[in-house]
Amino acid sequence: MENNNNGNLKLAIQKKGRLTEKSLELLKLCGIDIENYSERLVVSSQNFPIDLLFLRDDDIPEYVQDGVADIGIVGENVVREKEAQIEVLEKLGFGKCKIMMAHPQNMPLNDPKDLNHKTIATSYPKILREYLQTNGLNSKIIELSGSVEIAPSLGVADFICDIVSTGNTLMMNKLKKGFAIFESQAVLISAEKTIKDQEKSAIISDLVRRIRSVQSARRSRYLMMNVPKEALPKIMHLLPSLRSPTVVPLADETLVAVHAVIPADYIWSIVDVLKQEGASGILLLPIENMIP
Ligand code: PRT
Ligand code: ZN
Repeated sequence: MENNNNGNLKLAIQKKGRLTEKSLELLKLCGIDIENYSERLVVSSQNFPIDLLFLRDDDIPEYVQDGVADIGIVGENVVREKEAQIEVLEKLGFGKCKIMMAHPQNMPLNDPKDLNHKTIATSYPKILREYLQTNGLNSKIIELSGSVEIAPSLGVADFICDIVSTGNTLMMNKLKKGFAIFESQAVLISAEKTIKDQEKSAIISDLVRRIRSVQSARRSRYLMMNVPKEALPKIMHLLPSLRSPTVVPLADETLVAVHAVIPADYIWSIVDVLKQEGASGILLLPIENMIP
């Protein structure tokens, strides 16, 4: 591999797949510039001491464990399945999916016990085996590397255990959702020895701090509105008291502008009352970063 020992932190991300774009977007929101990454295996940032390694997602836990990469971004499902010796530093809130049991119409699955003495096809044999053992079930696991959803119609398996996100793939294969055995999202991982390295750990702390500020910004919105002066006490009472809202006088002296940071979904619980109280020009803006 090129560029191995420049003191930069090596971050492994998925080369081409569902997590690639979101991983790069997260770094961008963290203020980390990555340019010209197409078709290259290793790319350095121009403004942060980090090198990106583009890898198959299945290889990321082991590469981090072995120190080929210092940290990585990968699905929790892959982390658990690979059983690598790594630490999860942060949940990243994207790539959310469930590993679910699914069944054909004519093979009901109402209870975990229905799995007993049946055959289940999956790409996640370790996660499935652990689930079966924990629940005292005795089923046969057929390990497939892809297209698990066609196993029942081929007569290879009674049930399947696979990643489900929208459920469209199940539907197209005439399968029904049973129940989830594992919930997953993308996580930032590291090997224990990387965290113990002082220089690397300082870069990781900086990165994690930036990620947390992006995460809390994602959960918040910047609310701006004009409100009648006499409604101000009541409206202030509606706003979360975490930070004092900003109140700005306007040319029209009967009105003031109110600005406040609120939880993203909160507006929908107060919008009707705000309007009743005469609030106008209500704007809700995204926040890029929230520095604690
Ligand atoms: O080439 P490489 O090995 O790197 O990629 P990959 O093909 O193994 O992985 P990829 O890109 O498909 O997924 C990367 C990660 O995204 C997974 O490990 C999960 O953590 C996460 N993720 C989120 C998903 C899905 N959603 C998802 N829907 N991974 C796979 N799927 C597949 C699923 O296997 C099934 O075939 O999408 C299909 C179901 O989707 P729905 O929407 O029809 O239910
Ligand atoms: Zn993969």
